[in-house]
Amino acid sequence: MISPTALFALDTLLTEEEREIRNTVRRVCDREIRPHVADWFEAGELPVRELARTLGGTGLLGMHLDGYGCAGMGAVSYGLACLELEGADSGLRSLVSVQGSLAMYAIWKYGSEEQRQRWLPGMAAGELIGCFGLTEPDFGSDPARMRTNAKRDGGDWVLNGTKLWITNGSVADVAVVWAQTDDGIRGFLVPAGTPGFTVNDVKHKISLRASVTSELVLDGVRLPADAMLPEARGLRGPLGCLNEARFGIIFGSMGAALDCLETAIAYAAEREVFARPLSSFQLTQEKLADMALELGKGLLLAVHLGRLKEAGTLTPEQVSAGKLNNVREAIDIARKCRTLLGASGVTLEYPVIRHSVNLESVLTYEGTSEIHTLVLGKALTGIAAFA
Ligand code: TGC
Ligand code: FAD
Repeated sequence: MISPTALFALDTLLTEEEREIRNTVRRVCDREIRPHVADWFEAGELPVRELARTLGGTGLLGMHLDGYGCAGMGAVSYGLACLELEGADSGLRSLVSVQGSLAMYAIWKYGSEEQRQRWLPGMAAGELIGCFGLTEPDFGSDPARMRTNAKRDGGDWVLNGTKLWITNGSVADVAVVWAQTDDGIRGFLVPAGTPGFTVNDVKHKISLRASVTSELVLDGVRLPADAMLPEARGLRGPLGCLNEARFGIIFGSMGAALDCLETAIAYAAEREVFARPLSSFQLTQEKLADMALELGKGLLLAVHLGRLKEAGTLTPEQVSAGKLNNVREAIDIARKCRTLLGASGVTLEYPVIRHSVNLESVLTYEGTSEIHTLVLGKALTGIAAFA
């Protein structure tokens, strides 16, 4: 027997340091996350603060950023961390994506030196939590039409609007909020507790239950002039952050798929049907072989895109291709694995149904599969078909 990753000799593409980082994150997941995650999922809760400190202590928050207490790791190392975290649960990878690739990256890339010093060291340590408010109730795929606005009032800014589906919204110490201004879309740092700023959690999710999802309401929120991120102008600002988080999902989705496939292979070896191991049937072996192929191709694509990112040549279209392919294949693998587990596949005793329903959110957030399809369509034809 050979593991799905060994089949493709994936380790030969990684440096010793990258393998060590992957193993460290796997150990943290085995110790701190896997024993509890099904219960968190069932309860619809996540101990975000506690986990953020653990993940920050391991150097995983903003790990691909330099300075300000961040670990300054390469893109493949960051991707492998996402793979391991999402192998435990997509909600954990979301926590790390939103903190490091969206909130911290926005401050790191577009913030003033004062803003970076104020927020980044605490966020890297997991002592401070950030969220990223782009989506609104009426504008998800089309954020350019957002209604949230910021107007000057003397030296201050006054923000009004509502953001929805915001990961970590109610636990965040600081929200990166994108708003229309007379000067186009700009980003603002809104500290928790600012008068007029309230948060409400989204209840009754069936997917990504081990993750906090919130509404942010801004009702006349008054901020000083220096609350604005000086270097982000237009939609290019938030979309630049999305490239970072989407990159993590290219690896992360394969982590969820790998966990499903390993579970299914072990289950099929143990389970007897018609007096023989389930794994001995040709129909089963076809499913396993097909899934291993898609997993292997997805992992190879992820590492290739990671190397392009490290070389500084990765394009947004390549990120779209990776996110579209790998999430689509991961969800397919999770569903196929679920069939192999029969009735056991619908319980939280095994991770497969949890990954499967989690991946429904991953398919939608960070750009839906339709949006990434249209990004590729535009790249191939030169014609934008979004509107
Ligand atoms: P368009 O006219 O094409 O572009 C506007 C400006 O943005 C630039 N641009 C990008 N820049 C960096 N990275 C990218 N990927 C970029 N895509 C476009 C573009 O060059 C232009 O710049 P400039 O300077 O010329 O003005 O914009 P559009 O309004 O037609 O929209 C294009 C579209 C549909 C692709 C874009 O709106 C889009 O990606 N929509 C999807 C929105 C989305 O992904 N939202 C995610 C919210 S955050 C989230 O889901 C977190 S989930 C939690 C977790 O990660 O765990
Ligand atoms: P819509 O944009 O209304 O799309 C509905 C359907 O229409 C989709 O199938 C879509 O693909 C399709 N569609 C849209 N435009 C086109 C088109 N031009 N052609 C064909 N089909 C089209 N957002 C944040 O800002 N921050 C977060 O932290 C965050 N966390 C999230 C966490 C979770 C659990 C979830 C589920 C979402 C989160 N989101 C977050 C929001 C997420 O990014 C949006 O849900 C996503 O961008 C899609 O927007 P929408 O839900 O409004 O769908």
